[in-house]
Amino acid sequence: MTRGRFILLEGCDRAGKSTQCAMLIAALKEKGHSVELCKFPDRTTTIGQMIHAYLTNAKELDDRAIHLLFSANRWEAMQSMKRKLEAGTHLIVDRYAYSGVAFSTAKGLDLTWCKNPDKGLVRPDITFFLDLPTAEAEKRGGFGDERYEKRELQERVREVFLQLRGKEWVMIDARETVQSMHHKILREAEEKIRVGELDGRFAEEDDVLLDDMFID
Ligand code: DGP
Repeated sequence: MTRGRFILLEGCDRAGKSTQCAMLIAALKEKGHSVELCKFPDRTTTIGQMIHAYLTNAKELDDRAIHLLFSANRWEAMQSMKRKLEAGTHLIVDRYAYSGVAFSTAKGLDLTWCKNPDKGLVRPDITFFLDLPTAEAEKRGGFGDERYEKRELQERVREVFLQLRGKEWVMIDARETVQSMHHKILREAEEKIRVGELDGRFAEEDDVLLDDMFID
């Protein structure tokens, strides 16, 4: 049995990540794959509840303290995510460490400092970046009341995201229709899964989970 693939969807607020995650999961399940959603921040844990209080402006926290909480929220999920991947379940992940670095760096923290706490997290096999110009994001019903839903910050977040672009990234234009984005994401995700399943075609290390997020 081959391990599951870690399929990440990243992007700015309002780009349609959650919709695309749901559609991808439904399509892969229909094709008989074992697949699960992981969403960050996971607001159900104790740490996640502190993050929720911060995002909804119910609680003030130092920028570095909240950065570390977002990172801890990913670390607390790591053992369970690894177990699932090793058991052959594909994980569709809605935001991850790239969001962590992009938001905090956009607020003015140092990029290298921001990467450090997430170093050593499991690395995604493929990252879809749903790219949406901030002006377009604003048109989508306007930003709501959560802390980061402000135009200038979102613009800086997008710039940092683009700076972080890794080898495993696939750019998706989030101005396209929901269906058109879905077809592209599904095609690439299936290809990633298929490649993982082909016996002997790939080097052994392709089947080892890499704990090297942000390690050069
Ligand atoms: P969501 O639940 O996907 O709508 O995300 C909530 C908000 O939190 C959104 O504005 C993006 C931001 N966010 C997500 N992950 C992180 C992170 O790791 N660090 C920081 N600072 N912000 C994040």
